[in-house]
Amino acid sequence: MNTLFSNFSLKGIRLRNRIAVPPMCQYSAVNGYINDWHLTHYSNLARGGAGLVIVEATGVSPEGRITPACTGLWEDDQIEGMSKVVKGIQSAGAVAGIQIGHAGRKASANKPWEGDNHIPEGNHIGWQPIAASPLAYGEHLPRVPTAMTKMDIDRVKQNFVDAARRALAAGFEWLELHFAHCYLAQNFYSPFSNLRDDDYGGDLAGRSRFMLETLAAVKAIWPEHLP
Ligand code: 8OZ
Repeated sequence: MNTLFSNFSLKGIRLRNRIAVPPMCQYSAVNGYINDWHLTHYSNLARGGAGLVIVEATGVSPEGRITPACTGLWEDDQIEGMSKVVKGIQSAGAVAGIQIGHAGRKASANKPWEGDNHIPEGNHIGWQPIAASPLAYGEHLPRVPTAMTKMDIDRVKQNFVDAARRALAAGFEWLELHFAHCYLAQNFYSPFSNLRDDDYGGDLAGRSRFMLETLAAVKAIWPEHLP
């Protein structure tokens, strides 16, 4: 317990204790825009005493959202709302972090309380998911994604960089790239979801390429003193 409540420093950032609130989807955004729900929610989490509060999985592009109600940082106008959340967290004494990601073949799903499954094709609130290869995730997420071209890959990498830049502009001091849970990066990484025969598939080096290039591109613009 002594350790839990002691300071923790990483790079140039110091947390008041070792309690971190992980990113948790709120499914309450409209067109990716954060609102008063998020402001109240995240500020209250910080007031609860955590050292670090990480804002939910935030789409780097519209088609990268898990659901239509997920937050986004794909356009500059989305920065302002995020910066209010950052100030809300910081004014309660916590460090503000954010997780950015692309849901790949799991994108375009209903909210958990509306089924947690893919929005049926043809329903205008959904969209066509993209991924490494045209393989569906499974029974509840049956939409077959479109295989990404090299142009798509370059575009999404740039989306990550631009979203990270916007997160920085909003004042976030801690950044996570969501590369897990069968979302886009893992679609590339896993031999079960990546059947590509180009530079982004095949052996481990090929399947890791999207993830490593994206990480390197984001690190190139993210300040060294921030985790
Ligand atoms: C649990 C419930 C909803 C979303 C993930 C973003 O899998 C999620 C998530 C987890 O990382």
